[in-house]
Amino acid sequence: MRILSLLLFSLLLSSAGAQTGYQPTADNVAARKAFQDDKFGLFIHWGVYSLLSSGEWVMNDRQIPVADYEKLPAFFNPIAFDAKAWVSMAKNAGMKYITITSKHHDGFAMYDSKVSDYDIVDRTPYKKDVLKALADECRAQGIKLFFYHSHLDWHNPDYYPRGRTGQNLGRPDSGDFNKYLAYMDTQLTELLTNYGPIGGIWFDGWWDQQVGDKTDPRKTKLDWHLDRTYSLIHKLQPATLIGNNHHVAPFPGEDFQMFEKDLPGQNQTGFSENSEISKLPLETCETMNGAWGFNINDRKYKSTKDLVQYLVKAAGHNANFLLNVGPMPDGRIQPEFVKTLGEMGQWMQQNGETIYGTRGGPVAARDWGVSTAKGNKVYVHILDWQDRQLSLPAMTGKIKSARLFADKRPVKVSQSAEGVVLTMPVAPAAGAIDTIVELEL
Ligand code: H79
Repeated sequence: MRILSLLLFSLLLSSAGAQTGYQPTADNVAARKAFQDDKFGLFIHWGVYSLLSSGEWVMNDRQIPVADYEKLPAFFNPIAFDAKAWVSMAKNAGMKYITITSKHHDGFAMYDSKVSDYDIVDRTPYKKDVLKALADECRAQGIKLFFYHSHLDWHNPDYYPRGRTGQNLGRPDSGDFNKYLAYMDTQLTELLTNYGPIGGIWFDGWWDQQVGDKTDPRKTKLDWHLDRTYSLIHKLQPATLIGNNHHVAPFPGEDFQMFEKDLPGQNQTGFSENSEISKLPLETCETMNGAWGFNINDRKYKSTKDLVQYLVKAAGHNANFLLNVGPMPDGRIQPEFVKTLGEMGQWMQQNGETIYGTRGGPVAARDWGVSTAKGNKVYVHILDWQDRQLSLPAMTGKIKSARLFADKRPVKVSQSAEGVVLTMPVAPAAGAIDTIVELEL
């Protein structure tokens, strides 16, 4: 009996707090599916860095010492912040979730944290918890809320030893990393306790401590105790989806996999070298100009066409698209972004059926476009339409009918064991965003 209870006890010990061997709950599995169906989300980078209009890395880039950076919160007074306007804008764009920075690398909490006073309520003249307002509004309008939370911290002295970034900011050359981890877990507990059901936690900055060893890209200088943090999150809210922008294959306990700027399988950024594609739900994120946090000098606005095509390509790669805005320090979102998001919303109103609820289709991505699929339908998205005829690789399943999604005009199909040839009813339209052929199998 004694041996049995000892055995039980040690079993409990070895599994307590560990996400190794993690099995998602039924609710979590359902949330993953719903997430994949959602396809399109709004990313928001907003913090005291927005005041300097130079992106969210400004503290590191300009080497602003902690003592000076700490002066910023006193200027942060976003009197024009309107949670309702943000959520309505996202919904009108066709977005189904919002992922907002609860804390970026600068360490400043955009909500009322009790574990430190380095937060919007305690340090700014605004004094209000914007995440609370946003969480309430998201719930009211039926849109999910995710939090971006940075592992990396350029402010907390216990983030020590420092990683590749955040050097020379005037912090002491000492600190207790375990204390920092406990601080982070407490902040996450707050976020998962006081803001209602949270769709997911989007971690970033793990790579700061990465050793950079090509033979083992998962090696970090310090132990992040991800197992402990992930179990905590799943204990507090089992359905919350955990993702981590660490640029390596997912760790146990993670529920989705994200890519930064790259489509799954691409590596144009150079971050995605070790990001092999997992079986988890996928997401890729991109900026509307070149900046995450507000940057007044960045006028390289991507066009509505570019961004819609990115969304379509992401869907064709079986991934969600998380599109970023960096609101201005007064709380408004710049009109250039609002306009483009409105136009994307119009496109989604007409064509969302070929995106929402789909998965990557049977025709792998090509130079001309991608395919998505849902039920017995395959949507062929021609993003660069050159010729009257388009040949596709062989497809399992007989194509019963084919037509243009826009006006339902029939498309001629000839299907053989070698492949499929589509003959369009009209000549290619130059400059079209996406010519969609709906195949019924
Ligand atoms: O939040 C946004 C960015 O601030 C954050 N992720 C998005 C979503 C981000 N941080 N860094 N990066 C993106 C780029 C990462 C660059 C890196 Fe490196 C290259 C990390 C490791 C190698 C440069 C060199 C920075 C550290 C060492």
